[in-house]
Amino acid sequence: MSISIPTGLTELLQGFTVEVLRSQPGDLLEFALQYFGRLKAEAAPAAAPGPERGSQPLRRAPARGVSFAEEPVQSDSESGGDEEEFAAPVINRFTRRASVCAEAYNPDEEEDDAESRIIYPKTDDQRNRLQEACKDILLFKNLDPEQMSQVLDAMFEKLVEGGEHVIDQGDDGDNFYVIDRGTYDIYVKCDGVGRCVGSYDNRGSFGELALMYNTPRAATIIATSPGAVWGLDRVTFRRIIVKNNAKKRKMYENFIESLPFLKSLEVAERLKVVDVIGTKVYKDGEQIIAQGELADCFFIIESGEVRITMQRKNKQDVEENGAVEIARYSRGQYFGELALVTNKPRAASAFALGTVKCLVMDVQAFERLLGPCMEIMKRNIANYEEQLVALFGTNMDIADSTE
Ligand code: 1OR
Ligand code: 1OR
Repeated sequence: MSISIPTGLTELLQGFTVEVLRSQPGDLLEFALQYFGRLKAEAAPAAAPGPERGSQPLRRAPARGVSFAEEPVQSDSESGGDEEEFAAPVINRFTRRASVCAEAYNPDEEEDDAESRIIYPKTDDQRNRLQEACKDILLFKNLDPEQMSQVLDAMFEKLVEGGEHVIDQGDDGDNFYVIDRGTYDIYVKCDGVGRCVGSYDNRGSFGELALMYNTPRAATIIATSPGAVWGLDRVTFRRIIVKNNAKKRKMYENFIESLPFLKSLEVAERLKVVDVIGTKVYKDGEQIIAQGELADCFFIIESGEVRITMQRKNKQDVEENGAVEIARYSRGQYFGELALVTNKPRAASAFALGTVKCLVMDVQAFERLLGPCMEIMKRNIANYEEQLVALFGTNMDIADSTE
């Protein structure tokens, strides 16, 4: 069953909501009467010239520092000649809210016409580097080829200098960024003091949260070397990635809901997990994790079986005796948490047994979202040590990972 939304309804209500938030009227009904009465008067042919609220979709001004391939569109602040009458007491706060209203996601209404597409021409070298940088970006994993090609077209290269702030905590979100090269530190303010909570090393992406949830930037990202990032503007991000996330939620909400190790998360937090995961498919025998490598993601099995193996070494770490299977996991189970929790290289290898489909989360999302599940995970990690001794009859390097 589909319900059709009359043209202009969303914008009409958005405009009204913005004015209510700005003016904070005591009598909402009286304010509504005046607001809509005035709108009606302005819509009459004799009314003073000015853009009609409610007749055109609100569009956003181009993002800071980015030139668009198309004409800039009307910004929020230019949207009405009568704005002063509703002078906002706390302008920044409500300006931000205004853009929240203007860009609330509605899958049926979000524009998807060819004219709204942005294309930045690229050299062959740029295109190759862009494709390489994007191939492991989890937020792109569930896109179909047409969506992916639109995303790649819309991305633009931005060179950064060492020390440059690519994102500042508290700002409005303009772009999502994929790292081409360079190292970047993540700072989050705690009691007004910025604390380095992590870093990116020549790969990965950041800047999705403000665009997904219409919130201020949650962290500051500072380049610690000269580098380059690929930017994707907010409008394209929302039109493609956020739209795709709505589909992902429908597909994975029940599955994520059913996972015992995520039971400490609130419903809203579980949905955020769905928003940031990407799906990866592995062929029979394919290696998913290699023991000893640096780790940057966490896996939940959606289907198939995964074999965990460990290279056996003696106490002095010199003699190799080949790989021993230590565990098998299937749908609903997770792996790859140990290296993220202990900040050590991968303790074991993982291989696909038959075709395996995994939901994958990057280390930053793991740390940001799965804190409440850490108790359960740490209890399992404590079991690894016992099993290690039982299996090999000796303790290995893994012993101190259980702290
Ligand atoms: P954004 O649009 O809010 C800042 O802009 C970006 O930093 C954010 O999207 C994420 O992509 C990225 N908490 C919040 N944002 C983070 C974090 C993070 N890490 C990376 N970003 N935490 C650090 C986890 C290692 C949690 C800190 C308490
Ligand atoms: P990781 O990030 O170290 C390999 O990458 C993953 O294998 C690891 O996280 C765990 O998720 C998973 N010891 C160490 N890692 C194990 C073990 C394990 N079992 C599964 N993993 N065991 C003790 C060693 C004999 C458990 C045996 C059942």
